[in-house]
Amino acid sequence: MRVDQPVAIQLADYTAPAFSVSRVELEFDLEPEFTLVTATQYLKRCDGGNDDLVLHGEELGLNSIRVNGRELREDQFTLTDELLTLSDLPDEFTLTIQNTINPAANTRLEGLYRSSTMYCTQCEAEGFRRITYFMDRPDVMTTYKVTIRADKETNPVLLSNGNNIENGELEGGRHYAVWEDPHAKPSYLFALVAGDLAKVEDTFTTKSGQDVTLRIFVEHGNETRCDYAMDSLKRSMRWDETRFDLEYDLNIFNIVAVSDFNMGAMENKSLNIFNDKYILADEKTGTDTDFDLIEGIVAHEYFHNWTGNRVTCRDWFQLSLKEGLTVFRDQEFSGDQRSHAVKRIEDVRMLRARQFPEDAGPLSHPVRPESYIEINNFYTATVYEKGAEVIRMMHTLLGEENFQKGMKLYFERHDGQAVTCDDFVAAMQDASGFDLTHFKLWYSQSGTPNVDVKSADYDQETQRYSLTLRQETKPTAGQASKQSLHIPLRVGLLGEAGEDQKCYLDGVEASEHLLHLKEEEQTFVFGNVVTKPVLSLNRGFTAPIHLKTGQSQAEMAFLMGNDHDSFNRWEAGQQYAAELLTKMVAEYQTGKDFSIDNDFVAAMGHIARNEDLEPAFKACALKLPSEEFVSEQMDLIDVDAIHAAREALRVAVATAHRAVFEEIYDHSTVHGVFEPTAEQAGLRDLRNTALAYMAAADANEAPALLKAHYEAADNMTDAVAGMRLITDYPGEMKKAVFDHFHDIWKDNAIVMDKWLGAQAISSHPDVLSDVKTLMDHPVFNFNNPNRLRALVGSFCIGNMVRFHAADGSGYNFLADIIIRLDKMNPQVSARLAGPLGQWKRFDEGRQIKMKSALQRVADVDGLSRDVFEVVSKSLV
Ligand code: B3K
Ligand code: ZN
Repeated sequence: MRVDQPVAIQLADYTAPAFSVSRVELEFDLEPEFTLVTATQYLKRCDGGNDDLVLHGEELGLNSIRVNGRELREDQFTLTDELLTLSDLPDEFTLTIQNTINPAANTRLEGLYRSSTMYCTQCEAEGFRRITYFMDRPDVMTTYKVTIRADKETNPVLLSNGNNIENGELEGGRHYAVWEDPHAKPSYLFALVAGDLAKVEDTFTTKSGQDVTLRIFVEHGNETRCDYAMDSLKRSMRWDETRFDLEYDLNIFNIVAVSDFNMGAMENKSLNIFNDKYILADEKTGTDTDFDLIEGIVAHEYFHNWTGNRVTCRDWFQLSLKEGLTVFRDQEFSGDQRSHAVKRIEDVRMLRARQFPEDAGPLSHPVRPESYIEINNFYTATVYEKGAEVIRMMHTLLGEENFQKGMKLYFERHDGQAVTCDDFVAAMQDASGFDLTHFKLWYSQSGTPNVDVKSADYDQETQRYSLTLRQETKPTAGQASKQSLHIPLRVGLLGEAGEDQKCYLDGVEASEHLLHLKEEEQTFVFGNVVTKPVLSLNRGFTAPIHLKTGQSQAEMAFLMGNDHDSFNRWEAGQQYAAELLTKMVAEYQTGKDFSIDNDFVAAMGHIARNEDLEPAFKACALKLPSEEFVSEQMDLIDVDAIHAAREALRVAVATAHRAVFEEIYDHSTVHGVFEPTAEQAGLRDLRNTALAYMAAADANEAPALLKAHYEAADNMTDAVAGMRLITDYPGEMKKAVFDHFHDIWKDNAIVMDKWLGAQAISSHPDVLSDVKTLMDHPVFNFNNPNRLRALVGSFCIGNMVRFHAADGSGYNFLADIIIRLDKMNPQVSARLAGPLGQWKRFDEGRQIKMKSALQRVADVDGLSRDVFEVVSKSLV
């Protein structure tokens, strides 16, 4: 907590550390409220200068400092709230510092803290400085030897990074373990866990024949819920060997699941720590989405072993070096394991819902930011998801083979180093010979580019098709002027029967081409185009842009039914629907009746009846664009109009094709035992999508239909689908469903989050009072990030129409939460504040209310750096 104005850190101010650490030895004497830490560092001056040694340290009790064994007097060092400075040091010396910490009082969940009865750590980004005094920056890499001493009965399991080299008994019922990690690493990858934990064990043999012991540690009783996580881990390890030629580099890999965790998981070297919701699931408790996320996150953290741990970031501005690249890798993994088309659709949906608004709002920043106040605020959709898109574009430009050559060169050059995004791009460029100079602008320029089709002319006589594209990126927060980017766009020209026409571009004949849009305006001339084509541009979403093709509704309907590129087939439906919804919003605002476009309704019917479509894809194609996606397209967001228009279109599709949806529902049942496979998940998704339409077709019948569906459900996916739909219909039936679910699952917090979330997304006008009441319910716990995200997060992010209630009640509620939570857990508090920053997109009445909620937060004394940064930037 702070009273002084926090200062921003600038990328331009980067300087290399003045000292290097050749190794560090840590000793922990664990007690919940009084843990003693003894850290011995072996330091060496990097150049011949006389620089001070500046160590980070926060909320530590300092006992003693020794240089080469000799204790320093108080006048021989300077200590502030955040830094410990030592002067007049020799060129090479041993530094031993002893300090105390209080894990039980650590509610920020950064550093060493308690989660239920165990000890665990979270050091990224700057948590290590809450454990001991250290140069807590990623470019200080060293090897760690860790001794943990603790009460044996309550902490039979003692874990840290690397190999367990020694164990033994101590007096007073205590015991110890010594761990040594042979790989040099930055402090943010340090981890320690102690507690009474159950373990699940398996093995993996790497392609070169090394045996690796795999262990997942969980609270007792949860052992049977780790199978899918373990299986995902083994598949990830194999996949990284086959696709990236990357092998695991130790004989042990541990995962620990903890119930109090600020984010998803953490890739600490050989000791990954996970939010338990991304490990624990079985056929009774897990939804298909849960299994999908577990697979993706287990893979993501495992993949960090090379992209993040072996090669890490020089400074935190380079965060996307490891995050964007690792997200790209986990996306590719999930695509290879499941369906690339469906995975791409899900990823783009998420990019549009989270990254596009972020990039258009007050917190907009480039993939490689240039300044920050609190680095924890920069674990964003831009750094992660847009960062992954930037990697994907390089992959598109270079092709798989050259991309892999680039990866190889990157590891050859930089294994064991802390490097920059420039180093990564240089490896890609040097390995492939492809000039990425212009492309690199994607790292430093923020904002989502708009690409418009300015003209598209076909000349039957010459069989030429000329396409003129324009690009423009609007000014974003902190970046007024923009340049043209190098935008790769995959394109196909469809013929009358929906086939990809073979045609020429720049002398190359192909049925699909890659356009390199580099100028503000550029014309591409295709030759040998036999019939007037229908344009399919930005196939597979090759570039993360806003695209306006200006295509007619007939052309969109044609693409919906015929495009060979599944992504664009889906996209045509989304664009078509979004265009209609925008029109319907205008009708709502002028008090007119909605005009329903029958062609669209018919096109949806074609999709519903098409037996050739993969069920998972069909489910995606049948879902209307989300309210967030529609609001993304509008300058001024009118939540009520968007909600009403989307509902009207949904009801129209539902009513017109009710019989088809009933048929899908009846015929898409999964037979046999539940398995979290992509095939079964696709069928369940399709069936539940049909169910949503059946409910929409008849509001009176809906509660009984949904209750029956819920009661017949033999798996969590179907039960939750029923619960999330019936939540809109308050009454006896809704109550019966929620009570029943509660009675069965009240002791399983992860499952109960689904129950909290389903209530928070109700479109019923009284939902906020339900949310407030639920905050007093025994399953809710204000100190637990998962509970907060399930209830408060679902309401503020997942319930647009009610969070943005015109009376400002949603905003006031959120401001109260942010203020209360900031005192305990600033990182999570700052994250929740995001939606209020979107005020510029709303009408004047809401703008005033959102700003005053933000102001009320800003006025609080002693605000954390985290919340201060988000709120002050949001008010500009
Ligand atoms: N690297 C961690 C995120 C740490 C967040 C710190 N505020 C998880 C991941 O991206 O894999
Ligand atoms: Zn990551």
